[in-house]
Amino acid sequence: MSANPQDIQPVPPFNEKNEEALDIGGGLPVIQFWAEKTLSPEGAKIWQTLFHHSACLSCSWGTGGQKGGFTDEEGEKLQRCMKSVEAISAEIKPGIKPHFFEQHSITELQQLSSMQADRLGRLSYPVILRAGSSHYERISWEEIYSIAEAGFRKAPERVASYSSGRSSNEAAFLLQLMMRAFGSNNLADCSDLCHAPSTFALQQMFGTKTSIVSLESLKKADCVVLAGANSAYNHPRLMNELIKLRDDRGGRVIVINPMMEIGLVKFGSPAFPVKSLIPGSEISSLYLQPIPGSDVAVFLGIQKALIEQGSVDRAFLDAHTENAEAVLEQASATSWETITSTCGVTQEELEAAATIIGTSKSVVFAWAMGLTQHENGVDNILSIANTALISGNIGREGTGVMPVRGHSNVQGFGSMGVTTQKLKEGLQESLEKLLGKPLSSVKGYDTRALIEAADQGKVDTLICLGGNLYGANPDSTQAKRAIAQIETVIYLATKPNIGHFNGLAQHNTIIIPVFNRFETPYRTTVESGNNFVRLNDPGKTHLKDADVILEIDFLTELAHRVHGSYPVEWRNLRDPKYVRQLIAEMVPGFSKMATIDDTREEFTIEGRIITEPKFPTPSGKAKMFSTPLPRLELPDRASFSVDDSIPSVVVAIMTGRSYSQHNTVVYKDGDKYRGMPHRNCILMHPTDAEKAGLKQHQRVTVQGNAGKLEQVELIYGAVRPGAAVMFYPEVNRIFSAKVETRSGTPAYKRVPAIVYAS
Ligand SMILES: Nc1nc2c(c(=O)[nH]1)N[C@H]1C(S)=C(S)[C@@H](COP(=O)(O)OP(=O)(O)OC[C@H]3O[C@@H](n4cnc5c(=O)[nH]c(N)nc54)[C@H](O)[C@@H]3O)O[C@H]1N2
Ligand SMILES: Nc1nc2c(c(=O)[nH]1)N[C@H]1C(S)=C(S)[C@@H](COP(=O)(O)OP(=O)(O)OC[C@H]3O[C@@H](n4cnc5c(=O)[nH]c(N)nc54)[C@H](O)[C@@H]3O)O[C@H]1N2
Ligand code: SF4
Ligand SMILES: [Mo]
Repeated sequence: MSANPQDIQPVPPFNEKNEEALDIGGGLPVIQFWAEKTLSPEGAKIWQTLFHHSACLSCSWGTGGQKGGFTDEEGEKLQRCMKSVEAISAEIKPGIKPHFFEQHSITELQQLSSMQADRLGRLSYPVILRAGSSHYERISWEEIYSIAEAGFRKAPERVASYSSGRSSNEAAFLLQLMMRAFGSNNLADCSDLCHAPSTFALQQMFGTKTSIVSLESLKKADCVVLAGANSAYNHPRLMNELIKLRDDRGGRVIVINPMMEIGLVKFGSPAFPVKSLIPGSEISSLYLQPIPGSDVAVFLGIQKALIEQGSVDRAFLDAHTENAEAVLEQASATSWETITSTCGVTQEELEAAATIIGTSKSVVFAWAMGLTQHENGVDNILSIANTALISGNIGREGTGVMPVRGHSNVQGFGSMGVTTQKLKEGLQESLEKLLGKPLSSVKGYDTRALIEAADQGKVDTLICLGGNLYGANPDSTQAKRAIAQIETVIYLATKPNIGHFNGLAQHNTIIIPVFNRFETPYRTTVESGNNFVRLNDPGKTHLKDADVILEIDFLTELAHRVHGSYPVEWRNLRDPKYVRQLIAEMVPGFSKMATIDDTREEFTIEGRIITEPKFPTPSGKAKMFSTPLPRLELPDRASFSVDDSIPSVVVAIMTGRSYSQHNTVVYKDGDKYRGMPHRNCILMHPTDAEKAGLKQHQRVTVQGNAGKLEQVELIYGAVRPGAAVMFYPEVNRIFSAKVETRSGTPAYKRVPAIVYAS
């Protein structure tokens, strides 16, 4: 057993951050941001929205709702972070001027960066770009419906939807019902690019597709393993839970991340203004920095150490799991040498992690994109969950597996049946009963399959309920080409984005402006990543003279025109109250939806939180799976066809989010916590740079398998050698990603690229 595991390595070994990077996450810049925003001319509106009883637009943590804008589901106050303010501030911008699209050609609009596109303002009237035309122009609602309706006079396999997780449960339910009634399963969704590997793996193991941990239960853990998640940026209120775990309960946090994210080392939280904000609170007790894509080896190592330390709960495994022997056997039989050379983390570090887990009472295992967005994303999840089972940290309060989800209602979309994975038991039967026929047996296109199919001319009509299909996909050249083969593309959106100007259809591209969550004149609901259903109160829009539609109105009217009264009177469903009745009857776990309009009672979805070792699998046991070790060689220089005489280095780029962006939408240039002054930067370890004769701040070319970015500024940073960090959506131009075969998710976190002087 290693030395005292307490705080053995709170700061990771590769911690060479540059001077411009900040010393703690969160902290005073957060307060400065709040002050600037809330005292600005839009301040009053921001405050009003923050206090509105609706769920935060931004991440899946699910702050807000009926208990008030600043409250989490446990009723705790002061739980609203600046990411929420960022999102609100973008939504309350004035509407785009009436003649804007006449004055700016599509060629001009294509030059806009993501931030510039967002700053055009709110979409406030519908527009169309017709084939051969140089400008978007206004279009009447009647013409929109007639084009959309014609789009459905096609074979069901040639019609598809794509969605992003910001719309309501009610809109999501209607979208899938309309598509399935039509006979199409082509319900691509942003979760295909995100947590689909978690959904797939959790279903296999536990018979449930989401987190099994409630916020209440998380508050009882005395250890959290946080792997591949930069929660200081993307789920800031989770940081409060980690601070309380460490300070109030004396617990420990194990971070697994190739990059030293400063906010995961030390985070200054405004929720604790005195003890935390300025000095910062310690977050990581142990910080492991593996090779990107090697987490299976990390978890195998931890399992091996748990076995060697005698910390395996065999009675638990015998009673409540299947296939544990094979998993234990793999861990025992794999040599330390194989494990440590695959992941680049030492045996001592892995043993320290096992000691912490083995000596903690209740451990929650949490993760995000650093685990899912890999060619072996499903194996990553299986291996973290195996570790939870082996250490007996499942099926009790304070324990469990917790995918930290993305968009604020992405999980609700899955629950409502917007998915190409197998439907939850009960939902398919209910749908078939309502439709009076079996669902189509043709497998639907997930997001990557949709792009591939479109690229081959197999898609005629596409409806996008939010999102940025063009910007979110790898290989922007392919995405553009593929979307251009689709005859009709209809975007429903609150704000313009680069997808609306680059993801153009062959015949007609239509942009339909919609109300957001806090403007909708009806109540709507969303589901947090912690399986908690939030009720959003009615609201009003600030947009003047806007010709904007409710998502639900558009979907029900279109469905009415396509389907008539089959299988429901669609126009009656314009009142989402009636959609909620259908949801309550048809979607497993949502029976409380039937009374929510009267009770206003938000609720935890039945059957999701697991606090006893009984699982909704056929045997009632958790099923374990062995996880093959990944092979992680980087391609050699020659494969990039860069002249041998040019000094260069090949790295694995982890593409992801800067501090001030929400997915493909950029709010602010640069990332001060990582010391990256603007977006056209690559963060690398100094030794890699020096190998190629490069220096900090030098301009370099970064070339992937599908293109290159020029004049990229090289920034030294606290990442392990061999790995690098760049920002999407810009970086999506340079690579076509490998795809995880069981979930369809692209390997965004291990993008091989060559770097050399520009
Ligand atoms: N403010 C804000 N909030 C957001 C979003 C946003 O864009 N902005 N997006 C929302 C969405 S849709 C999502 S999915 C989530 C995303 O939330 P995250 O998953 O936290 O976001 P990413 O930037 O993708 O960062 C993933 C982390 O994984 C690490 N990583 C990369 N490769 C590996 C690896 O191989 N192993 C391990 N262990 N770690 C690795 C990276 O260094 C990085 O710290 O956030 C949601 N919340
Ligand atoms: N290289 C790389 N690529 C990635 C990732 C990565 O880590 N690296 N992450 C992937 C992940 S995890 C995800 S989830 C995807 C995100 O992919 P998407 O969800 O497709 O993209 P977003 O940028 O979140 O979409 C933003 C747009 O949604 C629209 N919108 C906002 N609110 C509403 C609303 O209430 N209703 C409607 N109808 N529209 C609205 C606005 O027009 C806004 O511009 O990107 C993926 N792509
Ligand atoms: S943690 Fe997420 S849900 Fe909570 S306020 Fe921040 S962005 Fe919103
Ligand atoms: Mo996501």
